[in-house]
Amino acid sequence: MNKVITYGTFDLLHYGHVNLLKRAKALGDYLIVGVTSDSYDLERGKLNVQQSLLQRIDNVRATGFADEIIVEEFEGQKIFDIQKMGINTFVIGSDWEGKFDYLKEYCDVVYLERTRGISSTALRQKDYDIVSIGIIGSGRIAKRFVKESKYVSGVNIEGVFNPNITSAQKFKEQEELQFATDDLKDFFSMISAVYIASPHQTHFGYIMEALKAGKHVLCEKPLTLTKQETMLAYDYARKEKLVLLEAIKTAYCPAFKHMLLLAKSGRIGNIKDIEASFTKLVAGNIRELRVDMSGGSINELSSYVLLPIVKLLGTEYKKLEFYSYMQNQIDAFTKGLLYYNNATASFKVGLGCKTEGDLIITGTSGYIYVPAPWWKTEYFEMRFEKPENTTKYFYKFEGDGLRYELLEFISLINKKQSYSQHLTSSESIFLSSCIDKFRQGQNVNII
Ligand code: C2G
Repeated sequence: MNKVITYGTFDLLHYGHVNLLKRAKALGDYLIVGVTSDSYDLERGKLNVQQSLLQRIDNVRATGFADEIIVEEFEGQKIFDIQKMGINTFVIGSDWEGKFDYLKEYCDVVYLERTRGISSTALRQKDYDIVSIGIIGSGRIAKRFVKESKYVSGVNIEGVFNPNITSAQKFKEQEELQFATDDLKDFFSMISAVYIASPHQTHFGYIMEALKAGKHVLCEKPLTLTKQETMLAYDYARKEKLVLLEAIKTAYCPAFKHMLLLAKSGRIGNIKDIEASFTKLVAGNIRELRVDMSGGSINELSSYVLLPIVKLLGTEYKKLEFYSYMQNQIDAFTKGLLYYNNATASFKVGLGCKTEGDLIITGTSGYIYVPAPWWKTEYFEMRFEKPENTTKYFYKFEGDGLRYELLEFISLINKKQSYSQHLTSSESIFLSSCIDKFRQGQNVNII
């Protein structure tokens, strides 16, 4: 007998799952399906699984393709199952291409092409909706976004728009999407939400087009380059009851959110100062270093360093000053100083300078120290006068973190809530207004 095994979460069962199981079954005489337990999904960083293990097992059973269903509970179980059950073939979707080659030592490994475009399926009870997303732009971050989306249940990346159709087609093939187009109207007709990952200066135009087409928008930082445009965008989204969210991954990751709560809880006393740094040395003819592509350290990185500042000290500062080192017309390094009524803050951002990328929140009774890379927070310490009182906090920061912003985005859509408490519209407007001031040269000192 030829025994085949496959594994998956099988949450909100859709046509892609059914199609996979059907083809897996056809590869042998007996199909065993391993359904992931809730704790294993958590451990492997899969977010937003909406149905219980029992419901997901029922989903698989209802397809009629599984001869036997088991539960996958730990990493490494696949080898154990294959050996114990005498499996001939291990099958999985092509989104995992290469990842399970290590099983070739034990049985045949087959990657079946993943089903593209599952949003219109009617096979599932419509208790929950799978959010169908289209991506505007097909660069580096868009690629990472597709990869991360596989770890968020309840969402499917359907297609891509790029005015350069060759780039769009290439992206579609590489990322196994349903469609590629250079026609915005067609694009909007095939999806319910948009992720904007185009060059900074095009964000505002695409945000407005998407909102006017009735689509929810997740837009890469900086949302826009001016206060006025960001305000207009949020006003429009609010009026149309659409979600508009700025994609700053740090704002939505578990450790950073908890760190903010602790800082606000009074444990370190009154907050008197914040220092945040983020530098990333880059070279070559890339967008980040090009003045015609709105490159530069402030445009590129200030959304991160201003985030803890606005979250803890608010939007009402008294003075903002910049000190910049310029190279080829862009700021290769900028230090910023903010004065509030009762507190101060400073930040450093750089594409052409390197420094320690940590975050320090100074309070009247103690301080919080988040080591580099604090923008991917997974560890921090609360420190006091007596070193023995130091408390250490450990978390997981899964993948490169984009899954957290995606999770927040689809949760808001599902809850019909138009904007997030983790990054409110006024905080997002604050971020754009700081960038705007810098671009207008207000209090900018060249060093
Ligand atoms: N799948 C597919 N087409 C889709 C979506 C999913 O072919 N449009 C496939 C996946 O590649 C996988 C199976 O359906 O083979 C189950 O997918 P998920 O429920 O998303 O589970 P997954 O996270 O891929 O779990 O140990 C668990 C496994 O490693 C994979």
